[in-house]
Amino acid sequence: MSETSIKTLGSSGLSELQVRPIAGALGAEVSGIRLSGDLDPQIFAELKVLLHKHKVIFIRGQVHLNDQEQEKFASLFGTPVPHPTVPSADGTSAILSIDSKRGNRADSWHSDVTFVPNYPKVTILRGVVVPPVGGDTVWANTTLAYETLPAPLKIFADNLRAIHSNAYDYAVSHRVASSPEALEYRRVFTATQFETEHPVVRIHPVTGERTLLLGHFVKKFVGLSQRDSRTILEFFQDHITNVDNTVRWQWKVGDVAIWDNQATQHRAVNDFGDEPRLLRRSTIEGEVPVGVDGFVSTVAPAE
Ligand SMILES: O=C(O)CCC(=O)C(=O)O
Ligand SMILES: [Fe+2]
Repeated sequence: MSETSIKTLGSSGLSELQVRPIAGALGAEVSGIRLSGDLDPQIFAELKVLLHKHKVIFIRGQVHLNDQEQEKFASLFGTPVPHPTVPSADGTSAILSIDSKRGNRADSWHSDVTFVPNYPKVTILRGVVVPPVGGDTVWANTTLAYETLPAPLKIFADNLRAIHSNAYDYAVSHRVASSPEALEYRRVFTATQFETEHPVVRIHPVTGERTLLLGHFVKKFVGLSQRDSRTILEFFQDHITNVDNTVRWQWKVGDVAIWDNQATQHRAVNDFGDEPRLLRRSTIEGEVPVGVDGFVSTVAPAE
């Protein structure tokens, strides 16, 4: 893939972003930028265009960022929102700690926090401690996944709705996590239960593209049995996460990954054993999804 440059004339003078796509389906590395809350508005506008084009962008070498600076940068995208159940890293910011020592190994495919209606539109993840080997993150393009469905299955998906829950059946999608830390993390994660009914295909509010809204928080499809729901979810998830539809990132300290959480799924690769791994996450409040038929996502009634 060839490298492209974007020249922008911001208030701070001429700057240049270099963009290097790193996989065919999604993902690009952006260089020539120092992330901060004071980022030149024009450069930030370019970054947002790149985000929606490539779905996930990676910026290396941002070792100057701490939690406060990360949150200021995150605020440029909109309102940073804390996780609905897991306490923030410092008790005051909206920043979540992704800490392997605390049992957080997000090793099954998901989009973030889809168990609430206005789940995050953008997620920003910063590498703080990375294992010497392993612990990569992988993303899949849910827009391309929709586009590559055969026509009859597009129609099927267009008309389907799913219930997403933070108390979904972990055993279906995770390796059995039995460490005391993992069990405690799950207890906190599910302490308050959320359920939301989403269309399976949403119209992306920025690009207007159709995109599949699924992942491991799906509990079942509306009107389908549990058994059929599992089979159909497995079919769609296999299609979305096909390796041809993914990009994989090998972390270094100071790397920042920014993804369109309305057009991707992701998961960690859980291959780093007991090595410490620590990432800091910001999530930006999203828009409530609208389906192809105009259905608007809604909190699901208790069953
Ligand atoms: O640990 C990772 O690589 C991914 C964590 C995750 O799912 C997230 O930050 O939303
Ligand atoms: Fe995640």
